[in-house]
Amino acid sequence: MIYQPEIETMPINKLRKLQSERLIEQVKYLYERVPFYRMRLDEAGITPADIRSINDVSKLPFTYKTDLRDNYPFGLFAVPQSEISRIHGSSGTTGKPTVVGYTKSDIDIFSEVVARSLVAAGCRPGMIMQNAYGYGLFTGGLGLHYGAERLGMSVVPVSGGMTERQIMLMQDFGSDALCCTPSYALTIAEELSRRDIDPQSLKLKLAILGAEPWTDSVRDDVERGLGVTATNIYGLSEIIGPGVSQEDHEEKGTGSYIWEDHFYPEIVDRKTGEPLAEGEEGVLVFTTLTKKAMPVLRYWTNDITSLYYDKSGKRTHIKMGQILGRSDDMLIIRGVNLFHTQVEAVLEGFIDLSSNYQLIVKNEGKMDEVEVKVEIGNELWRQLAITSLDNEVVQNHDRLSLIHRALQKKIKDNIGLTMNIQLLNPGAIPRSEGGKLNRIVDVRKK
Ligand code: DLL
Repeated sequence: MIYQPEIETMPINKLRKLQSERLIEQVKYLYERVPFYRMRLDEAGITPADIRSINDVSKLPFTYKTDLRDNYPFGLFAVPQSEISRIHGSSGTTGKPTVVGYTKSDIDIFSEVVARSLVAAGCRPGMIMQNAYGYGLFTGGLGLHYGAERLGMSVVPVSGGMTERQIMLMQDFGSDALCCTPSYALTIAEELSRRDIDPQSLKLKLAILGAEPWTDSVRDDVERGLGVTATNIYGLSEIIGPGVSQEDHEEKGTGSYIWEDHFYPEIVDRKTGEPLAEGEEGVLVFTTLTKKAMPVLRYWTNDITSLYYDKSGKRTHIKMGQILGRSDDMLIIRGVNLFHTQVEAVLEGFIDLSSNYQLIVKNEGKMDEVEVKVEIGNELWRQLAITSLDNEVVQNHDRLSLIHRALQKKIKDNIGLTMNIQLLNPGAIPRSEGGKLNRIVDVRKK
């Protein structure tokens, strides 16, 4: 079993000592082997000798995604190509991918942290894991695959898409756990409901969801629709892939443990880069402590969240909150910062609405405007017994107009923006086919 209490519950002072030793090694290693880092440290007036403990991490310069692009494809590798055993890339849709490499020992660590994450998610050796993350350059498929094998699970490497087949395999193989993006889990749940398959008739118990931001509103729908306990898995290829952090299945909603013995996290101010205190919201930054092929110092993830220690948690490692979004995906609407997850969070509690939604950003008048398109739930749709839905129908229907007004008010109260709301029939919004789903459609004229 991969639950590692000696590491996962290590007293903080011991953990700091381990991190310090590893950081000192990692900085020295990079300085000697990667010209880019030697140059960056020289520019910052820092030598490896200045790094004496983990507290010195904030002296180091940040590494940005553009640095990876500028050194495309292998410029940041710290080992000769012959020692690279695998290459992955970011899931970027435009241009060249962000390339990352792994030695055999990196793959070992990758498998270990994913196995550790799966245990926290409730997985156990012998269980069947249906892996619906994409296989390929994306780290989700192979990352979860190796981790599950390491744990001793039986892996079904089905990859994303072909929802009917996913359900057939779930039924025939008796899959215990499903790994995929939260939006794809919704697609599968919906297909079950469309085909009148009772989730309780499946053996499925666990869903390990990540690769895109999601909130408790989606969790509720996935848990109900698939009959599972759904937990968050987070990660990014630049750091290793999935398994940088994971939510415990018995501590749901309290954040995800970051495996601090391998990845040192910080939260910094989005504008100034200054380190922020525990609990404050800012950009998540990681320093790898044990990687060999492509270690990174203070990698600026662009993901917005906060960090905190949970004294009542099972482990000592720090937790991160849900990712609000990426700072480059943040909308600024009439001076208000907006992440789509804020709207998603408001949907929680509207039991008549589904968590299938989309934000349309326009500027037809002088000002930017956001329209929230959201589908009503199947249950209400059945009760309504109508065939189409438009604004006129909504305004003339007591229950629908009440929901419409209540949603608009709650968005205004919680987020501070008045948004146009469009209630839609189930199925009106594009579904995830397995990959990352874009919730924002920006049609602003520049
Ligand atoms: O998405 C790795 C992964 C695969 C994570 C499978 C979890 C499960 P990239 O393609 O490099 O790697 O994208 C990384 O995705 O910086 C976040 O913006 C976002 N992301 C990943 N996991 C989560 C999550 C994989 N649980 C980028 N919640 C990250 C919110 C997430 N955002």
